[in-house]
Amino acid sequence: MSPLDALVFDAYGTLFDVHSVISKCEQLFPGKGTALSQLWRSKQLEYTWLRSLMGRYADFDQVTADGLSHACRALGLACTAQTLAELKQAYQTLHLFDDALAALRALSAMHPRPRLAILSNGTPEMLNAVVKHNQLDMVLDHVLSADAVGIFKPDPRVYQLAADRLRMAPDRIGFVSGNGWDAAGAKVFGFTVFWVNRANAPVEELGVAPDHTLSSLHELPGLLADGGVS
Ligand code: LAC
Repeated sequence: MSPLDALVFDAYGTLFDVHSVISKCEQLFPGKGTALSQLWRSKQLEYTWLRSLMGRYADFDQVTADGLSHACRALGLACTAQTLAELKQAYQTLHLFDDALAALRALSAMHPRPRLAILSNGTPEMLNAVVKHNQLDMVLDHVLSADAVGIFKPDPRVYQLAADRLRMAPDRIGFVSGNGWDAAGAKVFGFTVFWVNRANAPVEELGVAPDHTLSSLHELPGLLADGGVS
């Protein structure tokens, strides 16, 4: 039996592999696919944080496009409007990480079944497209977007959105993220946090630590069922 009433998942970098765009990037810019994908992701995140600090919100669709434009320019790649559109479109068909579907299915089969949700910086349109593409609409109860509060994670107002929509106290909610900075933000907010550290990265030095560190989502259902979470 799970001590938590809900599990809320980050989307990009937790359930969906943002670097599944590498093949498309590589096809368009041979030899530069990995560099482009990495710089694109890093600029996308940086722009969310900078825009939040500046009080100049633009939605994640815009920030994703802006991060891509900058990354192309920084790497000296000639990106036409058509190329940019094609690459951005690839975000709607990102692949699930190998461990994601089995974990969600196992969580769905638990008794009592925890509510299952996504809480992401993505816009509702972006999230609905990638969720549907990967048929996660069958297992998820809610898909929640930071767009509803007009600021990005790790601002506490975004995590509060999940508590509000689920009508649960933060300590009844387990938050699952593959992004160390997001795990830190969720912990500061008051969730029970599961950091999916697939890359065996060092913990972010932000003065808080996740409650649990997993090497893959496969570990999550067992951890909850075995009473390893209190
Ligand atoms: C998300 C990104 C930032 O919120 O990982 O889904």
